[in-house]
Amino acid sequence: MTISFPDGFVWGTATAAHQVEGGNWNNDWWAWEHAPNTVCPEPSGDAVDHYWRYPQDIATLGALGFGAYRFSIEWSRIEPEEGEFSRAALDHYRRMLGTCLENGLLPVVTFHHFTTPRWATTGDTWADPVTAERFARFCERAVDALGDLIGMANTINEPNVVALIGYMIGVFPPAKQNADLYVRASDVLIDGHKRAYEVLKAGPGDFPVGLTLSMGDWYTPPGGEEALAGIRRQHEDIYLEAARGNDFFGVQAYSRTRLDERGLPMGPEAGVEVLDMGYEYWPQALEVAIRHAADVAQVPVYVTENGIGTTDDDQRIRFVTSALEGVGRCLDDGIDVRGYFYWSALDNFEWAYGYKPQFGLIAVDRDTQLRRLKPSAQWLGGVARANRLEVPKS
Ligand code: GCO
Repeated sequence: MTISFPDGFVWGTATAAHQVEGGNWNNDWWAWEHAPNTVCPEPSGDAVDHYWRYPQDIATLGALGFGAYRFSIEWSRIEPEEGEFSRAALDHYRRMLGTCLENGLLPVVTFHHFTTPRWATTGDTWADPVTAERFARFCERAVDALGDLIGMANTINEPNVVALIGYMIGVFPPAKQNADLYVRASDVLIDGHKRAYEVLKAGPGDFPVGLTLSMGDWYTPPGGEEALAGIRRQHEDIYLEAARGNDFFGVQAYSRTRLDERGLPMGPEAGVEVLDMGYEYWPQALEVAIRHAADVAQVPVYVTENGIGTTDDDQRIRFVTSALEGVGRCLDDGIDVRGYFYWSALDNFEWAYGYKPQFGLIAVDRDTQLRRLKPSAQWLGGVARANRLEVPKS
């Protein structure tokens, strides 16, 4: 079977500053990685030195056949102290944007990908309304310097994960476990998105702006429907509704969440393979997430992240093939899906999991920083170039 994608369908890969740049010591994540008794198995350190090696990495992605590159700009580099902006850091990101354009890649910029400058983490960070104002001011200064080169923009990456894991589960900074703070952080993040959206639209350049969200498939046994609906509403729908009228919505999906009748996590189903991330191998998640996002947000959808952390590169190709079959079914049903970004371009720092999960199309030896293309990189680059996917008979 062959799946053809519409003309202009955007094929890209994604990274985030803190996961690849290295040396981002001035944000809350670095502090968290080094805190006493931290849950983090290892610090981000030099990461994969993408701050300096981006020219080579971006050229590689262009040569593979991709048409876009999604990356984030690091707030703590651009505004290292409150109100103090670094011209050098902004120039750095201008050069990165220029390098994308020179290599035929549409630059897709994320303005917040999980990390917040240390100076902005007094109090409860995102549970404090001042953080939305500070973030909007940062966006205003950044877009002023960069807007003319930006191809597409994401305001805040997965605000639902920032809220849930940072304020309820307590595994991301500021490591709170408090239902009130969780709800408050969700609201402040939505406010931050709305403020950033306005500022980015008003600045130089004319590019689509949207929000990206962690979504997926859901399961509950009979009797759990009501609990699940409440949880899904807080985790997905409030953001999807807040994004109505935006230029696009960014869907990010990896797996499935199983909840019991009371809404408590049930863990993976017996017989379903469990990945290094502790969740199920579940490529079906993407189709479910796209359909739900299109339904509720009612705007065009991009898959801004989908991928798998595995050492088995054949499994990566199988996973992406299945996920893309789901994209194909959405397109057949007339859903406006405009692109697919694989997470991630490079193996990188997977937050509270450290460097063990390997999501990259490109492997990195972190002692030498030498890059090695995995077969999946050539394969997905080929799909991008052809704008077509051959699905092997199973
Ligand atoms: C995310 C995160 C990424 C993760 C990826 C794999 O947006 O969830 O953007 O930072 O690395 O999801 O877990």
